[in-house]
Amino acid sequence: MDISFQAKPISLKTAEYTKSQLLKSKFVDIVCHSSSDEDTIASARAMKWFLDKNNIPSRIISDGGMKSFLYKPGDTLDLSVNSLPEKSADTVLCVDFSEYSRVSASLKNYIENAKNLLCIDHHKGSNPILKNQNIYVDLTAKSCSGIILRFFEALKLKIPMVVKRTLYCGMTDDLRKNKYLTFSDKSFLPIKSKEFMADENTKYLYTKMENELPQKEQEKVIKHLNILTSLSKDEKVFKEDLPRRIKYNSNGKFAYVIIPMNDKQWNSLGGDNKRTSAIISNFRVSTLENNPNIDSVAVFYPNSNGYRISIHSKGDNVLKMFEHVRKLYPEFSGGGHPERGGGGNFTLDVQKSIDWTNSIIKGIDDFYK
Ligand SMILES: [Mn+2]
Repeated sequence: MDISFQAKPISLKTAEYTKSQLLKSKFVDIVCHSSSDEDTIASARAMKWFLDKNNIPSRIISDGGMKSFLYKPGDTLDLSVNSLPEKSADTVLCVDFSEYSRVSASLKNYIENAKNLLCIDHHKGSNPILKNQNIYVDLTAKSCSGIILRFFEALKLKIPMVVKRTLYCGMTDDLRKNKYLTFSDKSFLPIKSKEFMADENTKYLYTKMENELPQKEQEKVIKHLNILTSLSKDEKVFKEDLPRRIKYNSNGKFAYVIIPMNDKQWNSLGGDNKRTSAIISNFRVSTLENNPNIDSVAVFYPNSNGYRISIHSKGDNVLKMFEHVRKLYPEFSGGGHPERGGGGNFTLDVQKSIDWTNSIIKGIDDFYK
């Protein structure tokens, strides 16, 4: 069956077909992509609500439950990708991805073994999951949560508040990622971009949630997503300290902060996590905004596997820079987008992390000469 499953209104026929594919299952594994984000988890939670409602047992497989909105210990969310059951359920439903490159090798294997497979997604890639025809990809949708909201709408379902809040969270986070929405530390509600206002489907779905969710419910979501509005005292100290720790390359084009391995302040904030990552990301962006002469800003920091660099570049130089570093230092592994990216190693050795950092700084300095 040729199906078009879009953030645009979905026909009842398409929605009913999808529903029948799900409701013929004995059990559904709802699978989130690796580095599970709010959109994939919100999509999974909303589909779990739908299955529960129809008395189809299901479980969510993700690696991001701990960080996600509304997470509670003991949540049904936490079937971790690291402890997959031996056999997959008869139906596997992939949300927010439709490509094997978005999951680990073991999860790929797991998905492949499903008798019935469905994907709901808004991404395109080179290695799509092709088994069966139940793959719904709408590239015009700005979030998977938005597609799922359209699915419920087609079926004329009454959605409870908790599911609306979840979908609002997934939508907001993905809209923020593709710059349809921006957060600031000044205004509470996210700011809508020109692109947002021009996209009728996105505007319709988002406004619908805004109109149906009381302000208090929206606030809970935004507070969770916009970490900068809810910093603890220690997080504020760390944030305000970062500009004082800046170092520059020889011509001042490249600014960076080094957070050494075993940094006490970093460790007391829990090391590399969603909150510290939001703080150092905000630092990179605001440093670039406030300094016309700086082209790129990086932070070097430890995580549980090794040592990392995260970088933003105003002149879209990240990938060129990384390529240059690799010419001088072939072991360097890093990637991302022209305007922002990252790289890392897998050493917990202090001296090695210092050598690694120095090689990259030398490479980037050389790039700017
Ligand atoms: Mn998404």
